[in-house]
Amino acid sequence: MTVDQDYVIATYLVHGNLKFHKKAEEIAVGLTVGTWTDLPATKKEQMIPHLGKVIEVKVLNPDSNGIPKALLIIGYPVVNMNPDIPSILTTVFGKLSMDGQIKLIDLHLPDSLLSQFPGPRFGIDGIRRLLGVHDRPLLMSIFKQCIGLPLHELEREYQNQINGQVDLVKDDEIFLRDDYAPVLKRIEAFEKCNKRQEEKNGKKVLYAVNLTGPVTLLVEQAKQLSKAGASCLLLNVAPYGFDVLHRISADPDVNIPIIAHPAFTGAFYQSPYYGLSAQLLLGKLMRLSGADIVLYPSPYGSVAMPKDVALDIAKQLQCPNHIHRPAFPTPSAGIHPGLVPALYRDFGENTIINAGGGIHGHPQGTSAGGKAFIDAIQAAVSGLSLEKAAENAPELRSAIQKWGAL
Ligand code: 1AE
Repeated sequence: MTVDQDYVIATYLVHGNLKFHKKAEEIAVGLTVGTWTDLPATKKEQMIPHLGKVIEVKVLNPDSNGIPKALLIIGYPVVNMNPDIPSILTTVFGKLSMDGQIKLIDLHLPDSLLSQFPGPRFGIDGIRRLLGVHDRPLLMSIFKQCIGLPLHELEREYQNQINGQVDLVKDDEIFLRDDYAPVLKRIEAFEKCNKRQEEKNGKKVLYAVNLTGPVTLLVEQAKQLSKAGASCLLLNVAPYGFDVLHRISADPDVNIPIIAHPAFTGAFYQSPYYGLSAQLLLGKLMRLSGADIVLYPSPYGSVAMPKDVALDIAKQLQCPNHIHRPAFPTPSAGIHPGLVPALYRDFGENTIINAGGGIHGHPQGTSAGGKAFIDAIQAAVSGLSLEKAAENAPELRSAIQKWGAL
């Protein structure tokens, strides 16, 4: 067996007064064949292909409180798993996730396993092709007030957003009960707005409709929405589970891009001692499961995350792996036009600038909010300072007056 091709390799950060090598051995055996030293020789022979192995133990400097810590790197035979994320996570971090101060930092999957996941169906290039925008970061607007509003009010709000020249509009992730504006009606109404806009000025827009309801119906619902003319889907991935995203994105009848929302993921990545790293959760696993666009906190906005982590997530979503298309990183939350230069500098062209309050809260209204962002994006791409660009862009000027510039 070769380590690279026949094992899933998991890296853990462990804190505590532990015998790290012994702990690593216990994990490698405990999560694969259960027990080893007491097995009779014939049983051992039978179990060898299924036995986990310790690849490396790196003892690190103690943390700021003097608590010892180490990285444990352990390989798990691919033959123990089905090609799905529940299998992988249960193997590498099932019982273990409850066993003291241990955090799953990274996973390396061999090509044989990677290639059994289709990954993003559209990815960055596919979404750019759908929109016909190839030379700048994309702009996405978030419906902010939607709960409890009737369809005609949402339709007006939708039109205001696309008048602001945004490329995508997404439902808010908390838009779950849509009694006043049922999902099929929204799709019909908003896709009509998109069509009118395209006929008028050639500008294409994608509307990401929130997938909600019982998990057992989600794939069917995604197919129905796709068939009904939806142009994009939004999914709260963590509350439902990665496998749902995988099944929807792999379904040939769901031929539209999928946006992954990070709702609930903070419960898994925020602790330095427990859970999964944000890079693994929001980067590697989202891409593996088939998200075309992944939202997550930016280094600057209201729900911020450290810059190195945010950049690392973008890297995980985009790095070439010969098997999966790259997905769009979308650092979000509290984004306003004054942050665009910093976002462009850090994340480059292949990113999506995504805002709710930063669009709807514009002093001249929602459409002006979109326009201010587009001007800020064009300025960043042309190497113009925001202040200079604002001289000839009244909407951008108002936005900077309101929110400032980083
Ligand atoms: C990281 C998720 C951001 C999000 O879902 C959201 O709704 C942001 O809204 P604003 O831009 O902060 O108003």
